[in-house]
Parts: sequence; C-alpha cells; structure tokens
Amino acid sequence: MNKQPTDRRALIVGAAGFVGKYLADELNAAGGWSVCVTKMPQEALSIASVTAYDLNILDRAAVDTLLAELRPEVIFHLAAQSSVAVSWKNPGLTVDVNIKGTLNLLDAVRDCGFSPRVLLIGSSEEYGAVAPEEIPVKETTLPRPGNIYAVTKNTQNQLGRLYAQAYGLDILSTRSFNHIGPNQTPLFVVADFCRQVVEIEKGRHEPVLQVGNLSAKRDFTDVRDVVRAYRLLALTGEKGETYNVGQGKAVEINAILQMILSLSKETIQVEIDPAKLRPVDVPIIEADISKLQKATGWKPEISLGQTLEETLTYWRNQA
Ligand code: A2R
Ligand code: GDD
Repeated sequence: MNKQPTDRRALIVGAAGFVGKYLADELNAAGGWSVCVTKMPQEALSIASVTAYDLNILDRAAVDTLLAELRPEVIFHLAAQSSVAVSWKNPGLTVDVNIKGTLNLLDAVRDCGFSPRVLLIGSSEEYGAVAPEEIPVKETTLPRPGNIYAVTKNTQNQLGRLYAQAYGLDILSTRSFNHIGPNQTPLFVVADFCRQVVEIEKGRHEPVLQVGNLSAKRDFTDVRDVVRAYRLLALTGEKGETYNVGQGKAVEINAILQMILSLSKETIQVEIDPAKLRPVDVPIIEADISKLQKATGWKPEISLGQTLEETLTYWRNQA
C-alpha cells in the first residue's frame, strides 16, 4: 500500500496484542492513514506496510522520544494488562500499566508541542454491578467498578476527561464491551472454549470442557466490527467524550458455550472448574450504543455465529 504525504499519521500503542493487528489492518484497508505501531521489546509483530517500534509505556522518556520522532496525528492507546482474571492475581502490574502507563502517555502528549488526538480504550467492566433498570448501560450510568482491572480502566477514563478539560487535550475514550475473534488468547472465554473443543477433537484431551461462571451475560462483538468503531470515533468522535462500543445485546455465557459445542461432532461433557470462578463477576453487562451510532453511523455487521465459527476454525488450524 502506497503511503501518501497527506495520509493521517496514526500511532497504535500496544499493537502486538489481540486488537492491534486488526486495527492496523482496518486503517490500512480504509485508506487515508499512514500507520506506525508499538510493541513490547520481547514481542514479535509483523504487519504489512506498518513500521513497529519497541515501547514500554512505563518508560516516560521513551514515550517522549517516540512522539517527537513520529509526530502522530491520532494515537490509539491499546496497551494494557487486559485480563480481569489476571488483575486479581497481579493487581500491581495492572495498576502500573493501566494507570501509570496511561498517565505517562497523557503527560507526554501534554508536553509534546503538538496536538494529537488520543483514543483511550476503556472497558464495559467499568460499569460494574448496575441496577436492573440501568440495563442497557449508557455512558452516563454511574460506574461502580467491581474488580481491579475495572478500577484501573475507570481511572484511565477519568484521567482522560481531566486532561481534556484541564489542558485542552483532544482525548476521547471508549468503554469497549467483550470483543472476540480469531487469534485471541485463550485467557478469554470464547477463545478458551474453542481451544478446549479443538484439543478434544484432536484427541489430546478427555472429552470434558472446563468452564467458569456460565450464568453471566456479556455483550459480545466481533473484533473487526470493534476496530471499525475505533477508526470512526477517531474521525468523528467528540473531544472529552466517552463512547460505549458493543453489540447492544447481552448473551448468556452458557448460550455461547452451547453454540460452540453445536459446531463440533464430539460429545463433550461440561465441568465447572472452581479456579475459573472469580471473586466477583457481575451478572449482566449490556451496552446502549446509541451515542456511538449517533456520532459515527456505526453498526455491527458480523454475526455472533460467524465469529464463533471462524474462531473455532482458527483453533482447528493451529498445530
Ligand atoms: O503484556 P504483553 O507483553 O502481552 O503486551 C501487551 C501490551 N502491554 C504494554 N505495552 C507497552 N507498555 C507496557 N508496559 C505494556 N504492558 C502490556 O499491550 C499487549 O501486547 C498489549 C495489549 O494487548 P492485549 O492484552 O491482547 O489486549 P487487547 O485484547 O488487544 O485489548 C486492547 C485494549 C486493551 O486496553 C484492553 O484493556 C481493552 O482493549 O479491552
Ligand atoms: N475466561 C473465561 N474462561 N471466562 C469464563 C469462563 C472460562 O472458562 N467461563 C465463564 N466465563 C465468564 C467470566 O466469568 C466472565 O463473566 C465472562 O465469561 C467473560 O470473561 P472473559 O472472556 O475472561 O472476559 P472479561 O469480560 O473478563 O474481559 C474482557 O472483556 C472486557 C470488556 O467487557 C476483556 O477483553 C477485557 O479486556 C475487556 O475490557
């Protein structure tokens, strides 16, 4: 893809995880963007027509240096400790990366001498245990974060709003609901279930699938729809605002499990693994996406069934 001098310069921070490559592909396919990405020094990342830089966001001086070198017009901040389960086990790391790391980025943007737009990727987990009458949640719903990851993402959101107000920075935030698709790590539920089914299909595991809390309801969107929302928000979202990014419909984890099991010919038993149950797991998280739709015209296009099929196929194609 030829980069034009007029292309918007995008920097994706934390691009070697699940979402980063999809976002780079989305920007490249849409055209009009010239894309650079960052990864942690130990991570491998190769994306066609994209330059990757090593960056640990806990190193403030390194953030300054990179911004001065690249002078991005839009920064997509994906870097995070992104797992709720891991945040219970490693709260210190989660606080460091998600709060101190974000602060380093915001301070670097404040001091860089130009005015990039920054899209901070937050989480639906920020809402926590809302009352039944507050479902689906709007951006104005009072957040009551119910786990360490959620607390850090809500702090990120508040820092973003504060820096936008106090310093006039062009910062906006998402609250992204569960996103899924091929290439996600099996720390997360759909990838975890698909990987286990394939292990059973390949005869590497007895036909018993280990699960956590099946009664939770979550709002799942294909990662390719999610990154399209991020691109559109970068173009037409409003400074200082927060946008829910989700499907707008919650589905019980048990229903997801049954859909995945129905895609396999194996007869598989389901067993609860107490280690997969969390100290707190809010019963339902469902998005009101009218604000996002009004701002961008976005709507999800990929069905849950298609995403589950493609994710299972992805795992079947792994060695
Ligand atoms: O922890 P690693 O080695 O997997 O690297 C992750 C990276 N990361 C960092 N990057 C720069 N400086 C740090 N100190 C640092 N710590 C972690 O951020 C990983 O490559 C990336 C995040 O990718 P995932 O964990 O796969 O998250 P995903 O699904 O791409 O979600 C993107 C955003 C995150 O902010 C989530 O909290 C949110 O969407 O849902
Ligand atoms: N991981 C996992 N494994 N979760 C399970 C399992 C299992 O075997 N069984 C049931 N669950 C339930 C969890 O208890 C939770 O209610 C739900 O499935 C989704 O869990 P995860 O897929 O681990 O995701 P998450 O909701 O904790 O966090 C993800 O979504 C957030 C947005 O809501 C991550 O992508 C976060 O980064 C993101 O912000």
